[in-house]
Amino acid sequence: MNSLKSKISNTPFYSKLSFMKHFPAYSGMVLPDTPFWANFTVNVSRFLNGKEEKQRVALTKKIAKDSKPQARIPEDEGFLILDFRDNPMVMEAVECARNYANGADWDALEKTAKKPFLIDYPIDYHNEKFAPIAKLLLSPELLVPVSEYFGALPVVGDVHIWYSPNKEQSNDRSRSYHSDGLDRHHVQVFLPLEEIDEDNGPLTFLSAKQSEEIYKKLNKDGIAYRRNQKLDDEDIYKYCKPEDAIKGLAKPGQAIMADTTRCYHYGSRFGKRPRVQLLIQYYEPFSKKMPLWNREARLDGFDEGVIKALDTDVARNVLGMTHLEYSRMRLDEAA
Ligand SMILES: O=C(O)CCC(=O)C(=O)O
Ligand SMILES: [Fe+2]
Repeated sequence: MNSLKSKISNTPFYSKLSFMKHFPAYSGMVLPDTPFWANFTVNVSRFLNGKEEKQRVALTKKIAKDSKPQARIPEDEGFLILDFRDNPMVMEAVECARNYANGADWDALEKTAKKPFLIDYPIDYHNEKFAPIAKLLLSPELLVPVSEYFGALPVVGDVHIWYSPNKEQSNDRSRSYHSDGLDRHHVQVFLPLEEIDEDNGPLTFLSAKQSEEIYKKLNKDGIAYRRNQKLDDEDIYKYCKPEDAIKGLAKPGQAIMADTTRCYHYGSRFGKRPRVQLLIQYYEPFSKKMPLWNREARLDGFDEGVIKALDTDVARNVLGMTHLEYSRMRLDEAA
């Protein structure tokens, strides 16, 4: 019986069905991937959750005031490269992620990965063994720039090791220019575990302002209809120069923060060596991946040792939102 149940629950049909059950609270997931509908979804959620928004804005002010001044993500650029090589807290988290990555069997994982050229290896940061990573997720070093960029305290989405074997040269899927097409904006933080240089498929991106102008032109010229559409380099370079593209080159201890929804980008095209990095995803709080109602912030899934260090309003709001499991179905993400 149990095995039948698990067989059924593992079919794509069942996951669609269970999504439908929760669909009204996640209606943004089925709306078109355009700037208009992204704004619409976020604004509906902000309207329905005004009290939570107030609290998230107040907490942003508080963490900014309580910590020393942090760098900001410029609105027009949508990215920021930071250097934490002298920061023991960040270096400890990088070390913890590196040890975990070293224990993975990447050849075996590559065989079953959804994207064999970019393997997702999740980190369960509820677990005590990843306590340095939970600490990093909540650190002012990351949280202040991200919160100020969103205007409110974010929600942590995926926390993964991203491993690109870089064995073949190709421009398909996320190796073509695209936007992640999530919300109005979202931030991914990439922390290299080995140096990322020209030889291991760096993330390559355009500034947010330039990307937004290019999208408008592509849309007007009938080339792009949605933000997540994969585009040929020739299409992008009709509207900008190849030299405008920025390469996310960084060493362990440095961090690339990039809004991969506002910035057109690609990565893992080819390389001489694998690329291995810790990826942290921050969603804006009123993301389509979060429910419009019945929102709860709880920390009861965490190991005792982690919880003792974390139990604050900030931790609850950033790490304790309980509904992200539906978002993991990624109905709208073909890549
Ligand atoms: O491999 C990379 O650096 C980019 C991947 C990407 O853009 C994506 O998965 O959406
Ligand atoms: Fe992407």
